Amino acid sequence: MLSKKVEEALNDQIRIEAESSQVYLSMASWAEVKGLEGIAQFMYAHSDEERMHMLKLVKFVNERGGHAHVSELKAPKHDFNTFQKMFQELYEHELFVSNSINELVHITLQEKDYATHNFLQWYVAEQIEEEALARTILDKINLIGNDKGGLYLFDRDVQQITVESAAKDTEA
Ligand code: OFO
Repeated sequence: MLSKKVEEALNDQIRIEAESSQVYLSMASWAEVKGLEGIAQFMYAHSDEERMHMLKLVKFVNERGGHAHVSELKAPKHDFNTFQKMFQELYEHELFVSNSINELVHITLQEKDYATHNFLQWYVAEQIEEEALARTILDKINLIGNDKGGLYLFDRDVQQITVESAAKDTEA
């Protein structure tokens, strides 16, 4: 059984995962309109992953006798200026999500809720991967600079990153 405090914190995280999904969906749409097909596919897949993170929490809250809430979401912005800035924002967004997961883990310890603490370890591990992935992408972007050929290859490569992480997710 979840304490009220843990239930509320989990519901906050459900909203954050849903908002993350919206942010990446908006990034996907922007990239698609700009003709950045590979980047768009990467962002669509990332948006789906965030929805999966949200659903996993919804199921957990309900299974543990709580009630998962579906909340109103903040609208993401529609314009991302350059794809370099967009990936920088993705990285910063993931750092924000990691912080919020850490806070949540902290609350479960305060409340001595070891079942939820254990469940959240999946999210802790996931955030390590997501941050590493975002940093790898930013490193690649720095290498490319303003080189058009480099951008072409990056747009193609980033699609492969999508495929690889999707394959890893089905194994898990
Ligand atoms: Fe990209 O983060 Fe969810 O958990």
